Amino acid sequence: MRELSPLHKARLAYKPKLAGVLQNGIKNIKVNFGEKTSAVKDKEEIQNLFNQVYGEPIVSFSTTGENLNLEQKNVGVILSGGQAPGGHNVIAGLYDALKQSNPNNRLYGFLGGPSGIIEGKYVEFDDKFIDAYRNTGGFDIIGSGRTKLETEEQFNETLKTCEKLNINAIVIIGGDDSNTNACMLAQWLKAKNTGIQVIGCPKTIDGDLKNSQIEISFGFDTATKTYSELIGNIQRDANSAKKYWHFIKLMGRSATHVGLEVALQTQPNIALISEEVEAKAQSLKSIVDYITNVVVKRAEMGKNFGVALIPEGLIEFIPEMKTMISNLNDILAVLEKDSNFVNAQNEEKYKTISSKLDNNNKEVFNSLPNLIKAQLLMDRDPHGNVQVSRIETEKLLIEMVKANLKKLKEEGKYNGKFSEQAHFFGYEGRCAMPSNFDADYCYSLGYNAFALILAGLTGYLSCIKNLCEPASNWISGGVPLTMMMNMEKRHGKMKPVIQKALVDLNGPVFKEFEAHREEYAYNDRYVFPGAIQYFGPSEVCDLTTLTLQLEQKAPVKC
Ligand code: FBP
Repeated sequence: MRELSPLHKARLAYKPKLAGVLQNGIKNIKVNFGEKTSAVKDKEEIQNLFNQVYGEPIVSFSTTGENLNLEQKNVGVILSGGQAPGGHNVIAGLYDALKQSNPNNRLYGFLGGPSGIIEGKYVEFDDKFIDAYRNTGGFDIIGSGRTKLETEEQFNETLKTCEKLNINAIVIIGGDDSNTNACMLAQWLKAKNTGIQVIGCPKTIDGDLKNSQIEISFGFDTATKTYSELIGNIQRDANSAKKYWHFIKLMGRSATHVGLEVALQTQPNIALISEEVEAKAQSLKSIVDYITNVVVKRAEMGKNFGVALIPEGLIEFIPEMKTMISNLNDILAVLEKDSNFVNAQNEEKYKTISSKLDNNNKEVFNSLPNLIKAQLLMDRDPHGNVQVSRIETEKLLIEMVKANLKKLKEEGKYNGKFSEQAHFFGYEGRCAMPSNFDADYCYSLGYNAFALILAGLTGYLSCIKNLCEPASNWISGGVPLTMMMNMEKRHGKMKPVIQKALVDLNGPVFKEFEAHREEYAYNDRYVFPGAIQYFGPSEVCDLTTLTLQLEQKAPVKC
């Protein structure tokens, strides 16, 4: 029996590249304070809610050359939310910085996400432990979870755990929701004068935790490369057999950054962009008509095959569905407390809901197949999000396109064949072995998080910039979490949350796609990216995404 694959072994020995000044070592870093910040929106509410940590300046690091003697520190780390390739390297970078700073420093990992710190479940890392996880995918080093850290009771339990382990700082590796919680915890701990700091790290394959300071969240690079490989392979299969239409739903709960990047990498016949659907107020019917038109036109060219990419979050961006889901969420928030409703059969539940929905929403809800209705009723995640990964939009679209084609055939307007294959790519990419980019970026984010701790900061997100350049030119620093916040409705109430970055329809990434999609639709411009390469020429192994290259106006290399 083999314990590790040959590539796994080779990756354990890979030495990730550190960002710019961090290469001089943790004892030689000096913090520089920039301008004070404010919230992205709803400034007054955010300032009132986070009066202890609001408005702090952006910081950057430079080198001192002083080789400082640094005091002993204990740190706790939490992996929060969905897996993303590179999480293990964030912990490895944090561990290495902490041990280089002072060998007596200790790093504790809380088990199973935020609940680990509340329940006091932890491990202490040592060299052997960390070495077994370097440059590997997954979050299995300590596990992850979606518990929302927000109540007084949870904060009190967290404090008890920190006091027991004499913890000076907590690092929370998470997406927008988890970093919102990081900020709430930072505020609470500072208000109580505990001296315990909280630092976040930007994680999510969805790529929607980005802004003027954060260029990209980690994991996006590897996940999109993994999906692009798979989709390239499917395109080759479709182009070889010429008999299937593949409808592929791609992860990305809200924004379509994943779908857009993969579309640029692979050039499929159809790629829907949720943000465009919303901006053009497209109805479900008009989306289905658009797909049907491409299928019919390709059939006229003798091509009864193709590939269509469907963003996971599409359903929530179709205006009529969005309005209905928002109404449904408010209704469910009340009904979930009613045991008669909770224990009723699905058919009964649909009737109750239908009777409570506003008129237009009722019509939209009733028009959906029962399969989709049932999926819309599934539990929201602890942050109040619809679990779109469980809604089979690709199947809904296939059924509706089929119905359209049947009608067109009866009218003598379509003479092709439509055989479909439905796929959902999400979990396949979230734990892939991190690309060199993610391995280096994550290691730097973790190392940098410790530099922020040494600088005495709290309520900050670890930030590494200039990411299209070689790692030696990357710029490291920190951004106050409150700078990214605004108020949004969750579980029927207005809550402070980090604003998600959606696809910018006037930005260079969408424009690049828009300029070529017609060509992709009919002329089979498929690109086959192949597997992620870890060893070999830098222009193959170290390249980051087209999204980052286009956004940073770096010369696009593909
Ligand atoms: P995060 O925002 O926590 O990184 O998770 C994103 C994501 O991967 C989405 O793309 C997907 O909709 C969701 O997680 C699936 O969640 P789960 O792992 O709970 O099924």
